[in-house]
Amino acid sequence: MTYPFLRYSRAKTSIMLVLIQLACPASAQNSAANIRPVGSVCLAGQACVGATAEAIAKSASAEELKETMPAEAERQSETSVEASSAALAESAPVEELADAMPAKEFEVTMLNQGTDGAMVFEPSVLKIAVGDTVIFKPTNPGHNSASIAGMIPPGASSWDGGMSQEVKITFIEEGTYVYQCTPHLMMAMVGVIAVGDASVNLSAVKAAASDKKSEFMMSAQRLDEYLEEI
Ligand SMILES: [Cu+2]
Repeated sequence: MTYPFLRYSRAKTSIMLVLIQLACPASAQNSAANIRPVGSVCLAGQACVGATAEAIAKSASAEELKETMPAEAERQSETSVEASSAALAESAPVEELADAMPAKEFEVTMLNQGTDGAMVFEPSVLKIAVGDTVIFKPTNPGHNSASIAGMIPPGASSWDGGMSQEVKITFIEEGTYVYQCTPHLMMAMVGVIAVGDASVNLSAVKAAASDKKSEFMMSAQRLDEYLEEI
């Protein structure tokens, strides 16, 4: 049995194949692309197709990874926020402690008559911390507050308040301070303030006090009594 198309000459067959290829160049290319191996095709001077594809695939998954990273990063930052919150919570008692012990203000009134007798500072003996402030108030007029030379800690600032003037002193240097009302020193109108560790100069102050009380015309033991309270 013979088929008519087999009678076509070789030349005709070749022309037919060329025509088919010309009619479908794209399908030919696609076929070529389709037969590329899944692995890598490396040509000299060119990037490895498969490798590039693989690299792209890898970078794509890296992108995907990056996309998931923010969530992870967020979780981590949340964790660190929680951690720092926990740290804050732990340090809170210390903070509260610091808040509970800020520099304080104290008042000492200048009186014609107080619990210790005539012409007094009240309270006459005050114990405070370094950095605290004392406000001397002229509750009764005609008094002042002035530190006594040689009866304050070494390096501490002296003060000399005006008559009937309010004086505000912040104590930075630790130790024992003795002060007077200048016009009423002879009536032993003195006061004592212990700042932090009073022992810094207490013995020196006590020694100075034994000389100072020679100026007192009355209440001669008052300063000694005050210093005994320190
Ligand atoms: Cu006075």
